[in-house]
Amino acid sequence: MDFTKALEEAKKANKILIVSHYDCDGLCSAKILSTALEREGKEIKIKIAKELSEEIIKEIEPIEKDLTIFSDLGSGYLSMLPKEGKIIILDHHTMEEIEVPENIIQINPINEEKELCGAGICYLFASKLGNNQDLIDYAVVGSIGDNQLNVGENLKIKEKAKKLGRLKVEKGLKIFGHVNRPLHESLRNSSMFPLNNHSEVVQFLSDLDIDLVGNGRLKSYYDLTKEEKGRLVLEIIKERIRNDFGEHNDVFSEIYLLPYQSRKLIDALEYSTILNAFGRSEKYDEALEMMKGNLDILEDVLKEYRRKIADYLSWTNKNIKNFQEFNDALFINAKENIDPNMIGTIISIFINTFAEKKVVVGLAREGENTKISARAKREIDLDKILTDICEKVGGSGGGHKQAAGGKIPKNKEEEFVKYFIENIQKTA
Ligand SMILES: [Mn+2]
Repeated sequence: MDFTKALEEAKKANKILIVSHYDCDGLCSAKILSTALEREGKEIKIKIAKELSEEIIKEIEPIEKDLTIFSDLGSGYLSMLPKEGKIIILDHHTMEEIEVPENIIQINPINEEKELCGAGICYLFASKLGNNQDLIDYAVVGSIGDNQLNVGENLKIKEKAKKLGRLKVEKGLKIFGHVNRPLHESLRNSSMFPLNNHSEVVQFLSDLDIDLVGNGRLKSYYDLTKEEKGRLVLEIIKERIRNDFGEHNDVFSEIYLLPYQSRKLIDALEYSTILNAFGRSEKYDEALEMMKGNLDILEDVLKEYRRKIADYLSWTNKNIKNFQEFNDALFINAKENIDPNMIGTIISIFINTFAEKKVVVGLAREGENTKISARAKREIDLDKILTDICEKVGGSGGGHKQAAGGKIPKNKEEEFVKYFIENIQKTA
C-alpha cells in the first residue's frame, strides 16, 4: 500500500474531517487518525456513520474543511462521494467497480489482494506520518472487532505490537471476560465448562480453595494467581472427563492483553466488544471520550451492555440444541430474541469463546427483514457467500472473508440457510 500521496495531502491540510464507521474497527480508525493528525497540529472534526448515505453526505457537505478522510468505509460508495474537495479513503471493504474519481485517493488492501482491517490501514498511515507507535493498540482492537487479528496483514500488526511490548498474548481459559467479569459468571456462561448452575459453579470453586472475592470485589480469571489458574484448568479438565465433554484443547483460547491500557480496557477482546456496544447504542462521542481515558462514561454503558450480552449468550446456550447445524457450521436463528444491532457481537463472542463450530451464522429479525451475521475460524469466503446468497433471496450482503453480514426478507430465512449449506458442501 502506497501512502505517499495521502501523506502529502494530509500534511498540506489544516482542517481535516474524519468520517468513520460506527463499529469497533471504525471507532479505532477514527481514534488513530484523529490522534495522529492532532499531533501534527491539525484541526480535526469527526463524524461517525452507520453506513454512507446521501443523508450523511449532505450532513458533512457544509462542514468547513481542507480534506476529508473516510476510514473503514467509503470504498463501496465511490460514486456517491462529493465530486469536489480532496478526499482520502482508507478502507478495506469491497470497492465499487468504477474508475476512482480525480479528487479521491483510495487506499484499500483488496487492491493488492491483502487483508487488513480499517484500523490497521489507519495505523500504517499514522506510523508514516509521525511517531505514533502507541496507537498500535487500536489497530489490534480494531482487527479483533472485525475478527481479523490472525488473518493476512493483521498478523504483521499483531507481531509488531508484541515486539513493541504493547500486546501480550497468553494462553488462557476459553471464557469471555477474562479481566472484568466475575470468574464464576465467565465459567457458568462458557460452553467448555460442564457445570452451568450458579451454586454448582460456586461450590466447584470453593472445593478448589479459590476465593470468589478479593480486594473487595468479585474476582475475575485475571485476578487469580498463576498457581490458582493451573489448579483451575486441571480441575476443569477432570470435570470434563467425568462428564465426557469433548476434546481438551477446547478448554483454551488466546488472551490478548494491552499492558498500557487501564485495567478496564486491558483485555483487547473485551475492549472490542465495549466499543461495539458504544457503537450499537450510537454513543459515538462517548466512545471517543472513553478512548481518551474518561472511564466514568464506561460504567453506565458497560452495565447495560453486560446485561444484554449475558442475556443473549445465555439464551443462545439454552437453545443450542434447537439450532440447525451442518458439518462445522452452526445457524443460530434468534428470531426476535436478540437485538439485530447486537447479533454480530453475539456471534463474534460465541465463536471465540463457546463454539466448537468453525462457522457460525446468526439471524435476527428487524421488522420485515432478518439481519444476518456470519463469522468463521477457518478458510472460507463469507464475503462472497453472503454477497451471492443474500442477493439470491432478495436481500443484500457482504463484508470480509472471516466476517460478513447482510439483510434478507424475513420469509427467506430457510431458503438462505439452505443455500448456505449448499455452498459449504460445494467448497468442502
Ligand atoms: Mn472494518
